[in-house]
Amino acid sequence: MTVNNNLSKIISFVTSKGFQIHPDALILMEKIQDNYFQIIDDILLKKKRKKEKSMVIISDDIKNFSKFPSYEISNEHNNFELLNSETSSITEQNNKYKYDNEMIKDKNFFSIKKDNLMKYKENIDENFKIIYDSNDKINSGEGVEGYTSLFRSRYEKSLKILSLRQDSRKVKKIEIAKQLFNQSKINYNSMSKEDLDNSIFIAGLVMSKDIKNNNYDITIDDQTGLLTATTYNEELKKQISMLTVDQMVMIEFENNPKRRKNTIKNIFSLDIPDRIPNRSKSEIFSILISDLHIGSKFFMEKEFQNFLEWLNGNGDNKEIISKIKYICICGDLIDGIGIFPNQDKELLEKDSYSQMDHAIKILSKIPKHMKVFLIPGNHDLGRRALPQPAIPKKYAEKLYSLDNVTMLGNPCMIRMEGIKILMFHGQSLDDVIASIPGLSYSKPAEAMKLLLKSRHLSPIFGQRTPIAPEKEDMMIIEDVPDILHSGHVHVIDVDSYKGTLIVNSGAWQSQTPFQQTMGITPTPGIAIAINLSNLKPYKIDFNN
Ligand code: D5M
Ligand code: FE
Ligand code: ZN
Repeated sequence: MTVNNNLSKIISFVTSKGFQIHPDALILMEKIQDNYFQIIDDILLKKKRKKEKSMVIISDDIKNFSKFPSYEISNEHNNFELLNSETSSITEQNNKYKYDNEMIKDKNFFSIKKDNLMKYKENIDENFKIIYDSNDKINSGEGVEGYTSLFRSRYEKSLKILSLRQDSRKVKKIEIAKQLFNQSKINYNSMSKEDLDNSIFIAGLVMSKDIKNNNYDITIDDQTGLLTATTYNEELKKQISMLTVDQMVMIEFENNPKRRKNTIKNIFSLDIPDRIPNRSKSEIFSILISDLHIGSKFFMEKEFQNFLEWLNGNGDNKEIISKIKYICICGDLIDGIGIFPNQDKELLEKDSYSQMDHAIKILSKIPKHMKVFLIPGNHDLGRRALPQPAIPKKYAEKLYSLDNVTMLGNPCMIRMEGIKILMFHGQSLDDVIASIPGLSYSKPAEAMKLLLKSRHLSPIFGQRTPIAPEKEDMMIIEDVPDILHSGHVHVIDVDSYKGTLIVNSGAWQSQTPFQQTMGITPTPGIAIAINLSNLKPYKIDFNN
């Protein structure tokens, strides 16, 4: 059955009940794979019970009705189960009970059938696709010219994303907008009402932000020139404080002769659309981990061995283990050498080759039916600047030879069982946390949210995060992910934003002296399991 066919069936079903459905709601319905009629019936029943006057199904009806777990999470932080691997029998019972309960709840709504689960076990097809791997496109430009083309690419790709917005059609080039602003004697009497009502829009990359006494200035660049816009409005000032330099914004000015020139009416970042994420048809789990730091004195080998034992079926929560098909490792596999001054004092294995040998021994213990996706972090071998190519083969022959391991660049996007997961180690989070008020290392998901809003994985240029002078900007978030997975911060955090599940997968390294001086308290030894059929995240703790 085609989608259009489905949509027309939904529409005729709704109209046959004397109701109408808003186009936005229809888009949401389209995402729900089955059970359309049951859901509509239930929504209409609820409307009748609440004696609602409106005869139109709107998107909120669908969102409120559906128990989409990511929406639940966004209402309440960290609202997910803690499934401890080494629990007493009583907690084990409790956990099991909780877990079963979840399944029952999901079963009611998504109608996951028992035989589907059985089918999965027999289904050994690898149902994944690498949608995007920065590794394949890396081809450095040279010096200043490289950066010029990088920023042109950033601007053009951003403009393309912006063009999906209705109001972006009104965007004028800065050189034109300036002429309009500078026409000192605009004859407003001769302008049509439409012209007067129309705001002037410009769009470009943020060059600088300046807090003055009462106003906030923001200067943007759109390749035709620079323009400084200003605001005295508290709400707009707050919005500007949450923008990073070098990200794309669109500014709306009032075309009103009585107002000061260049005064901002509205400011928009690209942002991601609010939507219902994809879900897998059958119940399959993905494990998300990062930052092992093998070779460091602080690598928590014992806890990681507990995790490997668990993957191999020795432990609790067997219901999950049998459904794990994918393991995503989001960088910093080894601690490396010479990454920061005096690092050697913190190393158990003092050269990266022996660290890699150790890593390979460890990763080869992952059951072979589980597909492993590995991207590099700032501690791994190979290029440091973003985007990072996959860990080069010359340092990791044996990893490349493991059938179940796929070596990818940082960032990359994988579609597994229909779910799009964007993996990015997270180097830029240091810059984002340092420059945006209110963000901290204790809540990395908040900082990751900002990346989604700016539609860029490393918006700030020229601070701590090295960015290579590539001709194309590969850090733009072109395709909106269902899951954004990062590490680097060493703190577990899960949240959701406009339908995208945000996961920072913590670490397997205990607090280092450097982190102690920085006041960073890591939460190591925990893996995140995601049920791909409903995007529900589970914390699995391997600390004793
Ligand atoms: O990063 C581990 C943690 O340490 C992470 O929270 C970032 C933080 N970190 C790393 N390098 C720096 C610098 N130079 N300044 C501030 N904070 C930093 P990892 O990549 O594992 O070393
Ligand atoms: Fe790390
Ligand atoms: Zn890192």
